[in-house]
Amino acid sequence: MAEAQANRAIVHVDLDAFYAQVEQHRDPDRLLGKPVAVIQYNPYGDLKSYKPEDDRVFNSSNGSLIAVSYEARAAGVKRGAMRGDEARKVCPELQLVQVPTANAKADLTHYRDSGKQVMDILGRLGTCERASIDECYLDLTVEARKRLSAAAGHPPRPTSFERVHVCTEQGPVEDARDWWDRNDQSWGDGERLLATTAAIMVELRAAVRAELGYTCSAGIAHNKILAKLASGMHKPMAETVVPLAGVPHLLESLPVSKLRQLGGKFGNSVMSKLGISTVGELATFSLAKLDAHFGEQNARWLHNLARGFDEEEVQQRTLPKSLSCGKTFQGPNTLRKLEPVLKWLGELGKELETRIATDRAANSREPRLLTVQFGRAKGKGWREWDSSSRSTALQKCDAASMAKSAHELVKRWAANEQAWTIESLFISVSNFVPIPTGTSITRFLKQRGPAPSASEPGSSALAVQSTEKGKVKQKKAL
Ligand code: TTP
Repeated sequence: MAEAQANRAIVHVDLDAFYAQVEQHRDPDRLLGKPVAVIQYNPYGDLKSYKPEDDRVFNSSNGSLIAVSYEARAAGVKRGAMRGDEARKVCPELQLVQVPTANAKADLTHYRDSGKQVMDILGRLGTCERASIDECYLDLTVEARKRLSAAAGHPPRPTSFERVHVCTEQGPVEDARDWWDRNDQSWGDGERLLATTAAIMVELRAAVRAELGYTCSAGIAHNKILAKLASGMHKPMAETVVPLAGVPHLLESLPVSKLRQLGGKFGNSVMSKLGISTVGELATFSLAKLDAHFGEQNARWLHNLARGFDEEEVQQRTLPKSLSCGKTFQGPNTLRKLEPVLKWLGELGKELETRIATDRAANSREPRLLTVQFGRAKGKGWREWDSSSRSTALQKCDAASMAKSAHELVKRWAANEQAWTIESLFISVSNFVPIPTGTSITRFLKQRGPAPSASEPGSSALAVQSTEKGKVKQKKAL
């Protein structure tokens, strides 16, 4: 089993302090190399639009920090824990840049486009799956094998060892050179593959830096789960290799909630039912025990996960699977009536209409499913939400039609709720189909049949869909 898990070269790449970097490179004279934090716009204040090219340095703002440059982190500024005023006390030189705004909400287009430019470079040597606004997975197996065979099976050394790390059986090695400079017999096949991939990643990260100026961090392993864990281990500007031998050490004391897919409700129920908190503890349960608690399919998956096995493939996808836009309404702005919900759906619809048109022109595709998601903040934390969503076939992509359909869905939901409130509202379109070459868009739209079924479990695209409750991180939607 373990050997079969060691034949792929999978990488997870995450940009460092992404929005802050984008702002630093947009205005390098003033911001590059300086402590910078990107702040949210003030939903109760000046709602005028600010384009990316406008001066958006508002150092007297007390907005919440959504991205903090590593220069600012070194000076003690913390995302999530501080607002503008406190952050400037800790670091008086801190430059507070407000996100661009349009339609009375944050406009992430500039960040989205910058992320796409990075993915285009990273995808040059293998399969690239864009996972969020600033993250992707790469499958570099073919390229790594090619280079390895050209080097007669000796893994090439990275052009630079700066900030290259390796996690071995005993934990992270002090100097990655020691891992590379071993005698030939001590290398396993999987290690050769990952070492070669690490050298490729040094090259790709350098290309991103040279062409766009951005730095990113990478995790290199045999599957997506391990690669994702590894990419965050030595940020910024770093890469971390996790060969099979290093997996038990990495997982032993790792909190269960840190594993992709176990950060939400299911992960909580695994921890409470088994009375555990770490992946190492999860690994002590037999398949039969897990089966008794979670059913055969989940048990097998958990059993594999606890050993760091994961077979999910990297899908070729640099285009987003969905286009979404939303807004939060906290405090006095909380929505409690259907009228303002319709108004805001109209505003969100305007942004979405423009983005669908841009996407159609660039990618010759058309969405078929409309989803509205609404939620309430969970406790005091501003990052997690209790959300519900409803979907329906998308008939027309103009703002008014989308707002009307979405409003209908919210109305049906509200009819069964008592004293409801909405603190976050998102609409998105997905289930894209290609527009055949040579078809005019008007003809294509006339010809469209029913939407393909939705991707959410238990849903029917043509009817109101199932409710999806749980933790939703809203920052990384594309
Ligand atoms: P992250 O990748 O979580 O963080 P980051 O890139 O700023 O920093 P790190 O180097 O630690 O990865 O998020 C990517 C971008 O998403 C971030 O730059 C800003 C945005 N974001 C939000 O808008 N709200 C949030 O709550 C978070 C966590 C991020």
